[in-house]
Amino acid sequence: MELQFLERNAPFENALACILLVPYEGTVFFRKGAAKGPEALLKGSVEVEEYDIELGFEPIGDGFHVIEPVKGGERNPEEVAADVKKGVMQILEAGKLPIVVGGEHSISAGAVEAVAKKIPDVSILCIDAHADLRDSFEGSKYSHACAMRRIMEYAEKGAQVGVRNMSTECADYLSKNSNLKSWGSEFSNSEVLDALGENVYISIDLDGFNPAEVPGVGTPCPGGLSWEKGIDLLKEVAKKKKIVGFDIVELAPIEGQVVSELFAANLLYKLAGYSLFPEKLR
Ligand SMILES: [Mn+2]
Repeated sequence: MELQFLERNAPFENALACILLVPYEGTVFFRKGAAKGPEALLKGSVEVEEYDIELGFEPIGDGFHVIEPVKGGERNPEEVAADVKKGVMQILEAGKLPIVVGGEHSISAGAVEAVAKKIPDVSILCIDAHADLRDSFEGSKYSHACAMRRIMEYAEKGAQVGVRNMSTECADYLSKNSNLKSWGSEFSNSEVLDALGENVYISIDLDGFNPAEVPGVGTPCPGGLSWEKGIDLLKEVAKKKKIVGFDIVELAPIEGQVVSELFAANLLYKLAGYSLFPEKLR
């Protein structure tokens, strides 16, 4: 399969955005499938129209560039995160928008580490059903159950929305760390924006959305954000802050269904358009 998004792949030099695929699910013990997420998302993107109704043009331009995927397989999550860091660094050095597609959520820490090297005051907006604030899980500090805990080691401030599941350890962390704010599916955009600084990296675990809309995730959880609620927040962030990169993770496609990969592909394109052309929204 040729690696391209919306069937339009620009050479690295010309692309405004670069997509780094990370087909990794090494710490997933529940429902497997996240390693197949990146390829499914690219396949699903064939059905997304290039014209963006809100922006009034085709934000894809000559194309985004899909770079050489990070190797998944049986590697340990630290190694994979280190490769993600390297890849995102290369994209940032070239002045392009990094977009990371998972794969499990543990890969996001590598991306945020790279972003924080370039933008030390970066804050994080995370959409996720799970707080993911354990210090370690099943013997690993890099388990996907620790994703947000690792991410916050590189970020100044953070906000997580869509959270419906957390352990006592996560609740304790939240009560002791006032630089991270947490909401369930009910929040106002302005209070979330207040919890963030100027430069925002966005990490989207698709299970933050309602599984009725995107069932193909590793750990579905009842309730969650609708497409509209999520998009409304992301648009506000694009209008008021600077989006410096984002990831979409935990897509675990379901055989015989395409709704989840189409959700993910549409979300990627929408958020890329908002991130690249925020002035069109203002
Ligand atoms: Mn999750």
